[in-house]
Amino acid sequence: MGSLVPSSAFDVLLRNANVNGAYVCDIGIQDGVVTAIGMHIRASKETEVIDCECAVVTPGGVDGHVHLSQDQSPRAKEAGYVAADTITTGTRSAVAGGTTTVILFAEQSRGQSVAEQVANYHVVARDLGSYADYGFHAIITDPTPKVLEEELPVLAQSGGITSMKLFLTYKHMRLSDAQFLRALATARKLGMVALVHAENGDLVDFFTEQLEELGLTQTQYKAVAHPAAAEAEAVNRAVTFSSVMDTPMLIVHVSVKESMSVIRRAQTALKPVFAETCPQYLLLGKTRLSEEHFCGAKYICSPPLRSDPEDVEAIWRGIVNGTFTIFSSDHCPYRFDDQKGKQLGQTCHSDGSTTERFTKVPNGLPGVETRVPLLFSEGVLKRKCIDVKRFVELTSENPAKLYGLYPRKGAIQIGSDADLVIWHPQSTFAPRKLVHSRDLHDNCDYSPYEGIEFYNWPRRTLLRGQTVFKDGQIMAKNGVGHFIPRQGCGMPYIKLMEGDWDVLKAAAI
Ligand code: DUC
Ligand code: ZN
Ligand code: ZN
Repeated sequence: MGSLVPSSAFDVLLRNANVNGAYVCDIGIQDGVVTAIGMHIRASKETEVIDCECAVVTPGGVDGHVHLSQDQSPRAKEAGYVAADTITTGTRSAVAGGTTTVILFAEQSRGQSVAEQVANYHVVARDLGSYADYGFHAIITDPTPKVLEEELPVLAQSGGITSMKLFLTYKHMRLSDAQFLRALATARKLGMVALVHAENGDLVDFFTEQLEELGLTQTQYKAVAHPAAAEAEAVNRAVTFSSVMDTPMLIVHVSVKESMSVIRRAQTALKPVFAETCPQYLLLGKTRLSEEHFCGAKYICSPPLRSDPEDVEAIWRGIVNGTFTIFSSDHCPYRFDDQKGKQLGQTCHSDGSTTERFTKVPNGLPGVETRVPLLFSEGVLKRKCIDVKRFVELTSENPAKLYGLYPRKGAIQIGSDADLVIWHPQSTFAPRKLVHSRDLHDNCDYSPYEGIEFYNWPRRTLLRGQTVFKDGQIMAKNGVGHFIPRQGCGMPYIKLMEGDWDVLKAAAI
């Protein structure tokens, strides 16, 4: 079988590609796009031919939850922390781990315009340069009529920004129920997806204050301050609101089984509810928060790490049984050995003693580079609980669908961008340990996954047909990544029946 496309047409040709672990074929690429998939495709003299040696080839990862240069907002500046990764260093790390598209966050501080903040992020990205394609979610902390009625319609309809993140916790970010409903009504009208950080802020604040009064402020108390119930209550509220408003919602960074039950019930009833989990909730337990010499701070994130092993096992079940739609990194790195990073939570006294305050430690872990290889290694190869098809859904196809990038991204199909990850043939890959963050390409000074043995790692990453990473080395120049405007949610879900929505329809919501 040959290809109907003339051989001279290919800039790049992948031979013997085991596409998604399903079948072996050749893939022809022209002008950055897949233009042929077939057997024995002919190359011309000019074609760059890459022999995949029957190794698995998957679509480039789409990481829908990445914080880069996330210290631009007035609120972040006031808090005094500096993010470890800029858009440049974070995307360099992404492509080295098989992720070719990232969706970043443009954060509105209260009183500020969302449109201006998105414009600022465009400038930051263009000035700094990116190694991966990128888009932005708009974080809405102040849903004024101007934001909802004037700014978001422009961002969604002509700005390619079709998702918003809403917080139910943090005093400076959280929305009241009334604001939350108004934001969801806007999402519904504009066809945007609402991402929700679901924790009950009052409950977390209450526990935090009690702990502080008792002097229990060391890093391990982070897990006590954020009980599972705080997450499950907020997830229940968010899912209820999503159902009432009939608008697609993604619950981000789900960490406990109680939230999963709520989500599963809504999904069984065909509500437009999607869920995300992250590597830290699959692989790390809360005992890490007790590591000595303040090393527990390395693992502080919200929601916190949970009990080992029950919650971790429950999260794995959600990966297998479809409760989780996407698997994102929530890469949000702060350097450990840095007074503007994790050390903000530790005061050193003149007598050599120290005081730890978990509330002052910036929330977040690095993980954009390890996300894809971790799930391939742990899920497909070690536990063997998912196949390559499910791995691709979680890391690439579903985020692309959910965020309006599919099938340009998240697929190996004719017409898709040639964003491809070539793995090592399994028979020739010796398991390797990540021993230090120096093995990675981000700008953080630690990795939570040090010591973990990887059973495979991307051998080569292509972004729109160009090799950006190969055999441990970055191959492209900074700036190869572009902003990708997005459409509305492309995940299938069932709209409520006509007639149930007379009031909303009458109000043209
Ligand atoms: N939520 C995130 O999604 N990332 C970092 C911190 C947070 O609260
Ligand atoms: Zn969050
Ligand atoms: Zn996040």
